[in-house]
Amino acid sequence: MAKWFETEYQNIFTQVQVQGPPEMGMVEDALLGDRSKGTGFSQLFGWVGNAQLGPFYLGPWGVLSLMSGMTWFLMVGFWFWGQAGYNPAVFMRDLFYLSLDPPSPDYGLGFAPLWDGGYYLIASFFLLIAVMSWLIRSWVLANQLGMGKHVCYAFASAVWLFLVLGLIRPILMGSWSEAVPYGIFTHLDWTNLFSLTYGNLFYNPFHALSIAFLYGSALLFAMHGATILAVSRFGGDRELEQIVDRGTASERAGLFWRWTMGFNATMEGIHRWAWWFAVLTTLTGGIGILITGTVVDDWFTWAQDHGYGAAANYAPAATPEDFLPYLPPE
Ligand code: 07D
Repeated sequence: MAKWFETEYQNIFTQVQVQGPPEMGMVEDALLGDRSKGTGFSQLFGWVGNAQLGPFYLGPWGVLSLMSGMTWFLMVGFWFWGQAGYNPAVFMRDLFYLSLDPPSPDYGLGFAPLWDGGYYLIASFFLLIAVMSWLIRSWVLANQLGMGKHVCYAFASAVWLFLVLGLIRPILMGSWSEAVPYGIFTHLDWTNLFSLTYGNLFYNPFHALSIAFLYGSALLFAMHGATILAVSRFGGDRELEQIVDRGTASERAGLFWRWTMGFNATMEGIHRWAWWFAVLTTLTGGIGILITGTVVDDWFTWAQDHGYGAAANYAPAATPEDFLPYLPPE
């Protein structure tokens, strides 16, 4: 085994890149007309992953998604460009402050004049098409490869939150003005205002659950990534083979966690943990947003009523007057 000062094989920055003819992948059940023929190689990509670029597999859903996604992106960009007075310096300076906003509440669920929110609605339509066709594409491509649909279903959970924020909740609230603006700081302001309007989102238990799963996802990702890197010297990075034929890498990886916390996931099970934590982040998040303003108007009051937060008449531990007897005499 290498000493700490000796150079070792490192998996993230692979030093030696062997390059052969491009791998075109399987052809059975694949619609080859949907696949590009060109490939390339990038040493930079090779340092962090696979050096080969392409072939790309677009298909009708990919084309639809990219085209409508680009339309949304350019529509937002042109709006920003107009807001910046067609001045590139102002555009760059104010980029994070520029915003395409939904219509005002006066228009309800009706169509607003183009320059008063109508343009936002059209752009949103294209974003919706882009996201939904990308979701379909993730199913179609997995199907062609004979895979499970786990990526598609996980993405569907994110799309659920996206739909609640921009489509389902605005419809339930009866106004497109409830949708999220397209702008860097303005969407953050929207998020902040949403929380303030409904009595502090921290008291929404589904927001709390979502945070727990979000942080949990990061923790699991770090634990799993670190564990596999730590046993890659024993072949642990060939995870699938380790499931079928558990070798010394899995053995050690499992033992490490059992020694550390008494329990260890399996080589397969850890990926189920990861999938569920990621999926539950946006699944619970979507529920939390859906019921805000529709079912619950004030989360702080709700929390008090349900014993989830401190009661309104809860006496603070100490008031300034409590300290008076202990002050030094004047
Ligand atoms: C947003 C949806 C899926 C996205 C898709 C992609 C495009 C195209 C284009 C690249 C991420 C669509 C595609 C747009 C891209 C180009 C060109 C997924 C999304 C399909 N919060 N909070 C969450 C924390 C507070 C608030 C979730 C922490 C305050 C609101 C998460 C804190 C206030 C909402 C989370 C904190 C507040 C949330 C998001 C701490 C005021 C939501 C999960 C420590 C600031 C959302 C239930 C996610 C939600 C949400 C974390 C504080 C408001 C767990 C850690 C108290 C209004 N918050 N938050 O994965 O689900 O998002 O709430 O303070 O809507 Mg919060």
